[in-house]
Amino acid sequence: MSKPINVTRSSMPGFEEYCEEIRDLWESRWLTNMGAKHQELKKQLEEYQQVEHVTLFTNGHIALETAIEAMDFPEVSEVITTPFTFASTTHAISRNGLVPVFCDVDEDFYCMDPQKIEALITEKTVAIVPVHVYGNMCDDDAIEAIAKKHHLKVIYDAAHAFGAAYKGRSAGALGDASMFSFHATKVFNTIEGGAVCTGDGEMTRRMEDLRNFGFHTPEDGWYAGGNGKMSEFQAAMGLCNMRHLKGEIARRGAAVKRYRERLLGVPGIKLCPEQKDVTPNYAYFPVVFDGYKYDRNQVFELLKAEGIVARKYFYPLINGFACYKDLPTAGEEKTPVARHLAEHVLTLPLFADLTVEDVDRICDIILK
Ligand code: T4K
Repeated sequence: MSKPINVTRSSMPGFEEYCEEIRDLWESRWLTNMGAKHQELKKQLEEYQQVEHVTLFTNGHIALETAIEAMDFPEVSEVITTPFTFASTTHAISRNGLVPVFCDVDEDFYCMDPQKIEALITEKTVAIVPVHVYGNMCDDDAIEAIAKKHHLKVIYDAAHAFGAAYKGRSAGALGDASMFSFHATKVFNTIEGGAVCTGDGEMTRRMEDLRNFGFHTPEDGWYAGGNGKMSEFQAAMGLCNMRHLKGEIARRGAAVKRYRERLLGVPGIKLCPEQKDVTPNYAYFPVVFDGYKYDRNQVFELLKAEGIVARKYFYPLINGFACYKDLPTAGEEKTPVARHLAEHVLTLPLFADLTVEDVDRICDIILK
């Protein structure tokens, strides 16, 4: 059998480059707790994202959970979000004692459909948590207008959107706050890691305290905080990967171009259109099999038999999860577009090292 291909493969710097980056840690013995690498990465990301404050975390989930916590909403308030995402988005809301209310997604880009938001707003609604799913950017203009009109906060789950921009604004600069995941599987990784971007200095101060056990000063605990600190080894990986980011995104783009050449226009196969006014980051390559000679599960099995692991991101839908399905605000039937999508979508392998020949091999199996 030819070489196995997974849905993604971590981007890594050269071995020597990483060793060089971590060399001084053997002298400083400063391994975590906001050391020099952490400070340098924070500074670089603030510049890259064009935002005032970046707060680094040990992973994206804790980043989002802490961002929501720092907003200090009254318990049992409602937060409008999407069911078509990774479980982390909803868990970050619900672990803060808030109630997720699920809004359906649009048919082209699979992001929260702004036209369906207002019908879900009640007197208990405090925030909207949309997701730039697969790196497709949400309609920020429409979401911001609704949020403004109803005095709601917007906290983007931008886990997939590092490197992408909407109308010239980087993903981190949208909403009241935006969270990135820097997990090993993302366009930019710090092994595990995450960040919250915001222009709000007071919120940043609260997140910094919450990330460090709630200490405001070494002798004063203001909150019952947790531990969400990014280590120096994670930050060092980030510093290395930042040097290669542009090239990595370009190489992903070349793979996407080939996929589109092979699959666009095939009856029964639906690809996302290219987004207007968006700088893409080519994070994922979702394909909808609807009326094709093979259904989604059959394509999954055909590829698997050839050593190619595509993924059913995001199936099952979160509003059908055992822990949410009985909420009055849940139920997959309330979000029919997302439900249909979850049953038909397959995310094909995509990473910087994926060659045009690899893409051809994958497409040959699908099209044979
Ligand atoms: N919000 C959204 C919308 C998210 O998608 C995520 C995470 C979050 C929030 C939370 O962010 P983090 O707390 O994770 O920073 C993966 C990732 O673990 C997860 O980060 C990601 N989303 C989710 C969509 O996918 P799995 O269970 O599918 O990963 P796994 O272990 O099956 O890996 C997938 C493929 O990646 C493997 O087949 C090979 C490759 N891989 C994996 C690892 C762990 C590598 O090449 N290197 C590696 O180190 O969840």
